[in-house]
Amino acid sequence: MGLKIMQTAHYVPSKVVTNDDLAAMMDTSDEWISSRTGIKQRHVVRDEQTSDLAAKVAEKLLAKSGHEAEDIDFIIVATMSPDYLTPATAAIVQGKIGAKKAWAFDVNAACSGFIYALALADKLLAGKYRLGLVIGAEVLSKLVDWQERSTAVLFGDGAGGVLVEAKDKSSIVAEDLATFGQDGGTLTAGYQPLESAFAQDQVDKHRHFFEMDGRAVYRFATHEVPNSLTRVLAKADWSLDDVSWFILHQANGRIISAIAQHLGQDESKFLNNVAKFGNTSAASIPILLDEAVSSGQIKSGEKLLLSGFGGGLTAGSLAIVY
Ligand code: 4VN
Repeated sequence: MGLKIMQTAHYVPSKVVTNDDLAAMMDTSDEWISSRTGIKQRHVVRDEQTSDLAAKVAEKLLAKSGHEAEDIDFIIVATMSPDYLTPATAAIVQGKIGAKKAWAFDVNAACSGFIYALALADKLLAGKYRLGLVIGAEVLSKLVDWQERSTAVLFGDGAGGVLVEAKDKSSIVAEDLATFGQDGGTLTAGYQPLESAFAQDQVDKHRHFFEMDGRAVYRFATHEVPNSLTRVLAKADWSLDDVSWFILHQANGRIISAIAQHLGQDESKFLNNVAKFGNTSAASIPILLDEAVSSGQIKSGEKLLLSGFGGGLTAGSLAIVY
């Protein structure tokens, strides 16, 4: 028993911020951003929280599938930008959509969050549960220092997700999940300062915003993602050429090109929408998946390699027969 992806959906806030818009706010340019990241624009919320984006995706998934909210057994939201520390964003979504029998919780594995959550959902569906929602949702704009050009150009807001059902045979043929906690300091956001009457916090309070050692994270991604993809291929007993589509976290267009090159694969097999949405962390893979499924690019029976990587540091790859 295991997971099959029955429906995909995504939702992004309507406001678009172009590179030129950013260049009017800080010392950067469309040329710099495009050439270094492949990003041309990103969607940014005005009055929507992470749970609002996730609930929109949940409602789309229900509408597409014909299932009622009451049919859902569990809801997992992968996010590093929750509305609150408690309640979980998934619990807020559960309340909003009226999924009365569903238990709901968040997974925080940053840019690998959707992959970790999908791997976990596979185990739940191999056990007692029949129907779940797995959603990646981020409002990264609240963790961006809009004076800091190195990170402000990179991130965007959005959500994507899948409705998953228990089937005799899992669509996930193999998984490879890895965490490198000792390197976690190279990519942080949302530090929670010690604020009790007894606290003597040694850390600067302004560590609320993204801080990234870009070179270190870039190096991590270009080494550990090919390693993870190679391991998951071996576990699946597939060759690189068996894979129809690579669906990687849209961290930065240049990183995806570097990974394709590293593997000696044609870049045209690496789906890419970073130009439109920027880096949406846990939301990037399900947004990309939904676009490619909805356009007919991904067809039933095709072999997919999904891979997330980023904060933690984390990496995770899934070999899926769609
Ligand atoms: C995974 C990665 C990144 C990331 C790291 C570096 C980077 C994105 C550094 C060089 C810079 C352009 C930007 Cl690999 C971020 C996340 C977070 O989701 C996860 N961009 N860059 C330059 O100067 O070219």
